[in-house]
Amino acid sequence: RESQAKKFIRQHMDPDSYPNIGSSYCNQMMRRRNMTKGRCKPVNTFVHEPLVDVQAVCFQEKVTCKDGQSDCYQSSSSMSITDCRLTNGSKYPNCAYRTSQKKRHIIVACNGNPYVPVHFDASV
Ligand code: CPA
Repeated sequence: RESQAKKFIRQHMDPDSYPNIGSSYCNQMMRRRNMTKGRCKPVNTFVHEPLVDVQAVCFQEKVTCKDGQSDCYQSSSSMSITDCRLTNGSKYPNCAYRTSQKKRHIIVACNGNPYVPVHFDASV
C-alpha cells in the first residue's frame, strides 16, 4: 500500500512545472494525480519547490494543526504554490477546479522515521 510520505508527494509536490501554469492546470493535475476517483477532492495545494526544501519544513517553526494536533510546521520562506478548488457547479465525475497561483508560507504535518511531510494543513 502507498505510504503516507508517497501519498504526500503524489498529492502535493510538483517542483518542475512552475512557472508554466495555465488556467487548466488544476483540472489536469487533479485528474492525473488520482484525486478525482470516487469523488472530486474539494481543495488541494501543489507546491512548486524542490522536494528537499519541502521536507526541510519538518524542522522549521512548530505550529498547531487545524485539527489541534501538535505535529505541524510552518515554512520560514514563502513558497510558490497552486491552490486548486472545486467550482460550485462541478458535479462528479466532471470535477472542475479553479487554479490560483500564490506565494505563501506552507504548513505541513510530519510523521515517521525519516520525519517527513504526510499532510498539507494550510498556506498562510
Ligand atoms: P491530505 O494532505 O491528503 O484538509 C483535507 C485535505 O485537503 C488534506 O489532504 C490537504 C488538503 N488541503 C490542501 N490545501 C489546503 C487545505 C487543505 O491541500 N489549503 O491529508 C493527508 C492525511 O493526513 C489525511 O488522511 C488526514 C491526515 N491528517 C490530518 N491532520 C493530520 C495531522 N495533524 N497529522 C498527521 N496527519 C494528519
